[in-house]
Amino acid sequence: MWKEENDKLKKSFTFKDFNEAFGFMTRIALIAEKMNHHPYWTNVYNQVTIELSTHDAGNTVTAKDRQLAIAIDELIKREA
Ligand code: H2B
Repeated sequence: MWKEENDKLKKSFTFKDFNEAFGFMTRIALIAEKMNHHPYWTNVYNQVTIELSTHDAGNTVTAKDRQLAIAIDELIKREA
């Protein structure tokens, strides 16, 4: 579940290993670039934490963040 707090949408994902985690990030990167909307994220080994906000809108959550969150969840569904 995405959690909305401090003007961000936040979610963490855990994978089997680094390869899976980085592959996920690569797929998100392609979508993000197409949307011209880019995540703040961290990755350690098999864990990816994503925080979505729109800096053009003063670092608040906008429809673009919600769209990207949905697109990310769709990726996960496809991989499941
Ligand atoms: N990503 C995010 N998360 N928020 C933005 O406001 C944003 C972005 N703006 N990616 C875009 C790029 C903007 O800076 C460029 C100039 O289009």
